[in-house]
Amino acid sequence: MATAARRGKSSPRASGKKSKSARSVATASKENNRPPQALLAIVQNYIDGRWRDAEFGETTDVEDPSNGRIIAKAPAGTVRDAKAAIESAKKAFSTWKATPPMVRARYVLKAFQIAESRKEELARIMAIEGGKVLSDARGEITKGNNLLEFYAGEGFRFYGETAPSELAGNFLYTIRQPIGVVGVVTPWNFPWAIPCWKIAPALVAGCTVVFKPASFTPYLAAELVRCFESAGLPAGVLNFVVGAGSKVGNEIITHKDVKVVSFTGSCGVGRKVEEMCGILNKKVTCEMGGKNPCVILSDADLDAAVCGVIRGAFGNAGQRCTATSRLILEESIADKFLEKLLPEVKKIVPGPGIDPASTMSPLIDKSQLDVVLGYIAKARSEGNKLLIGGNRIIRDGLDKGYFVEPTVFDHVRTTDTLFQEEVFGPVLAVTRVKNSDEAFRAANQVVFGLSSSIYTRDLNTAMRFIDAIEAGMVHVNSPTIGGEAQVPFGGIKESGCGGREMAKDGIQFFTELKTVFIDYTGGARMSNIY
Ligand code: UN1
Repeated sequence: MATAARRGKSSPRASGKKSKSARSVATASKENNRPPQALLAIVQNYIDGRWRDAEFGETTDVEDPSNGRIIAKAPAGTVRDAKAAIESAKKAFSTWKATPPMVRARYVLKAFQIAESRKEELARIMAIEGGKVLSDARGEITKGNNLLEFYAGEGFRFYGETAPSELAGNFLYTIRQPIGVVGVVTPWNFPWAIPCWKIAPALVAGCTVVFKPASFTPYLAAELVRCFESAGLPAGVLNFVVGAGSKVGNEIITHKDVKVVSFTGSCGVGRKVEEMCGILNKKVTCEMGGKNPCVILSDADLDAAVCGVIRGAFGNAGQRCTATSRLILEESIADKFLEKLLPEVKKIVPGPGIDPASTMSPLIDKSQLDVVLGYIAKARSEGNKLLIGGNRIIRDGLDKGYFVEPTVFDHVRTTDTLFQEEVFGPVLAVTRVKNSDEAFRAANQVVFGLSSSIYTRDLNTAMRFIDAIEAGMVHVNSPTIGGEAQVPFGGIKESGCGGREMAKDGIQFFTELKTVFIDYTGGARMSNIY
């Protein structure tokens, strides 16, 4: 069972100091590459087509995780704010449902075009607010925008199916209809792409949305809402409330008028969401943790594998559910592989996301830093061999941020904590195995099943791995990370529930199927065959 409960955590990372919010939302600093000196934004909620403060005007601070500076204020939304947003989404639903799907999709297309024109600005907001290094931030904006573009096209493909009938003169078919108000609850580690991949299909399917972003990254989330506003989306179709999970999140999930919940975040919170939705008979999808293995066999292209492991394990400082966190090496090449890997780990440059020289971001906040350092201490105490890293970084002016050295432990047993639990940080566990059979067995010896990867030149072995691995996604000769708009994303076992996101599956989730029976015999009724 995952102990990590960081993603989607509801409390803002700052002290929780409250202040009266101003009304405007400023835009990002145009000064390239320089950390901002002043507040970049005062974020507001967006309810029924209007930007507004939280009920009592209270705000929370949003920090730059690379230096602890306050860069924005966000509304401390209340239960009443969430109720108002749900009410607004409910009111807008019947008109939105009756709007043809391709017309609905055109708003998403317009939002895509606006987001494309603002790409660099959005990437910079992400780099400052979430700490993601600029190249990755640009990649994530592209990925999110691809999802907007993909789902805009789906408006034209909102098909049901036809079927033959067992009765002469009868015609059977299915139509898809939107379910109703959708609650979208998203994490901070993919603050653009994940909201895109939930909101766009919900809107095209004809649902109206109440969106609660992670409290760490409300600024970028508000800019996504702004893209839809600028696209002319009718009032009430997309509503946005920032606030604590215990208040706003809880109200969205339990309110009787929210019919569907789409959640990405930690296992701890996800399981509660799943449970509550089960009791309330709501449709729910939860995308949660991972402990993704990368198997490297003796015939692999080791240089390609080194490159994949560096990206998979240390990209976004390991703060992705698809991160490569277990490296399973065939013993015969283990030393040779590590000799190639460690110099590349040394070349990683931790630093502020906004600095183009940085290649690894900070952790999101102090508590996440403590969790990761705790896992490192545990690995040491369980006798895992530290090969590199293992410390908080306090040099080079990074002491005010939440940086941890990229860390590799060798000789991790399958029963050790580092093999079993999601760390959500730049910590890689190396396990040595005798052969591919042992590798495949080890790969499956965890409760998670999100992503996986194998490096081999042998097609038969790769195919055996594809068959055997207990995961929703498998990569051959590429790292465990990533996904593409047009193919399903998600996991099995304790990594998720409620089916796949993205692709066609992602839009079908927000619909109900209706089966239609038409008798066109004109009354020459045959008795039912059963
Ligand atoms: C990716 O690997 O590009 O929260 C996407 C996460 C996943 C998204 C990963 N839901 O890390």
